[in-house]
Amino acid sequence: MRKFDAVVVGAGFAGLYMVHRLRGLGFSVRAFEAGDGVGGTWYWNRYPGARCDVESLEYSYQFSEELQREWSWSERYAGQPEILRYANHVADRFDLRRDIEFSTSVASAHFHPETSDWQVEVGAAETAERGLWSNGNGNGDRLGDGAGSETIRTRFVIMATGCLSAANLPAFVGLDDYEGAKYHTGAWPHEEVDFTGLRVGIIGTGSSAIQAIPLIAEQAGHLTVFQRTPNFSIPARNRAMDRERETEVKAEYPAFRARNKLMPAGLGADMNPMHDEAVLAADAERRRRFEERWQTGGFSFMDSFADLLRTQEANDAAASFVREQIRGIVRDPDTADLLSPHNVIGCKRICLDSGYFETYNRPNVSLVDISQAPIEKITRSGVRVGGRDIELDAIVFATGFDAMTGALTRIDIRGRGGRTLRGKWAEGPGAYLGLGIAGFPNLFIITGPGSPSVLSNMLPSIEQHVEWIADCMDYLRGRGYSEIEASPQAEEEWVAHVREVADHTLYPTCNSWYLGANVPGKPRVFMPYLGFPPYLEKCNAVAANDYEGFELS
Ligand code: NA7
Repeated sequence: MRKFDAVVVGAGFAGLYMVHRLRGLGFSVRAFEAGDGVGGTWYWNRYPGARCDVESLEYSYQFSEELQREWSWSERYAGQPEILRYANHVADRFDLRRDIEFSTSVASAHFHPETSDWQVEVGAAETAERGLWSNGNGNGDRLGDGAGSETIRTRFVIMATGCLSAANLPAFVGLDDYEGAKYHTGAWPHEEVDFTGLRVGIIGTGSSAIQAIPLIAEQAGHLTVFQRTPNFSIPARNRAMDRERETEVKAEYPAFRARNKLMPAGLGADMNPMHDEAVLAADAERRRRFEERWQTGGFSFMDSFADLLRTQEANDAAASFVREQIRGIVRDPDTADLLSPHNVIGCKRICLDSGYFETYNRPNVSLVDISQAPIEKITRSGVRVGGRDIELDAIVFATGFDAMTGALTRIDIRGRGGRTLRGKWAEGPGAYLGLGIAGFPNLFIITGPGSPSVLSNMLPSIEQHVEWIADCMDYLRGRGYSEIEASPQAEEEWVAHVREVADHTLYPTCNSWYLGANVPGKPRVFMPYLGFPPYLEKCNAVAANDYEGFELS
């Protein structure tokens, strides 16, 4: 049986850096990755228009000064192909591939208390579109049929499985009977998909759909968008990289990174976030600010004032400004109405777009409202909704992810006493700092539930977790400890704190995936921790106090 100090699950940005860091500390490490290449979410999400919503100068590693200086991004916001090239560059530059086994899924991980280690079962993965269609609804990442499996022993298991990596494919009636082509944005084929002249349907209007719709519409004969909830979207104003800005940032990259780490979401320090309140501003000033930010593009819109996600009145002002923009762009008033969201702006993850609302002015695009009458079924040749059959040559499911927990609970993880993680999390995901779980010794999660993760810039959050975990393993080794486990009390208190912080905001007011509300039956618990700087402080204090809140033995 092969033995390692650490098994890392996943070779996205988290897994890559974890391998590098542990190797540097002299640990034996093996990463297992279901895809046949590195990149994680950027490996799977190849749909047209897939792009990062964080500026590329910020959405990149900072652990190596040479790396951050030598890599040059071509656009303000990097597209998926460029991000994937970057992930591959990092893997090559630091020679990471020799410790990664590709096309290999982790089926189970069971803790053995008598030896304080884990047995991890790995086997050939179904890499084609994550086995999404062949494995039944939404159950990607299983071992391929008839694949032999191998059991590996490891002291530590590190879940670098990503927050948005387990595709959510709702159980539509008739899905398997559909004879046309079907795609999920989160498990897009590697070959070029050509929609030229086809009747295409897209289900969902989240971030993925909002990026994909303008490009699919350009190719398709006709595009039908099935919308359950309209979403707020701000123009990305993507453009070629401003080389002067790049040079400026590179001249002081560490200081730029340090400034961003002081921001609530760990990003955007140079985007001039405003600290005054919309509720106190005069109408004309509010408007001027919103207009200016709408022109700037990107997340900076939500930083127009400091209280947009704290006070309903402030939020209403921003929301009504965006609705006004939608009415100004979309020519057909009924369509504009349907596209106008009425929930809290920013409550669901704000979207950034390039010509999304404009796309509805095209003669070959139609919007079908399914908020009142849901999709009845997928037929052999299309979609039936409101008693009407819509014939489609291809359907794109842009239905999102079982976010933050799905990639973990789809693996058979068993901790102390054989307790399953699925069982433990049936009422909500308990984790201390989003890093460790009571009852699951020597198992770490990178950007797990209860950490800033998806409400922060993922790359710095990943780096902070990787470094914290590596330092912790080094500490344990140095002092001869064989086990570390979050204490139930520390975990409980942290979960309560995460909820309390969120309850002071407008985030819990809508059905977002932050709350698990997009997956039927998932417990409604706000998962990300709001506040990158206090979180960093807490993690540093925990480490400095000999891993306070964890039990070491
Ligand atoms: P999202 O944001 O979860 O969007 C999924 C979309 O699919 C959303 O519009 C959903 O409507 C819709 N949906 C989900 N289930 C159904 C069913 N059963 N019927 C009809 N429509 C459905 O996922 P994305 O991939 O777009 O983005 C995820 C994150 O990736 C994004 O926030 C960024 O952080 C990157 P709903 O709103 O639930 O009514």
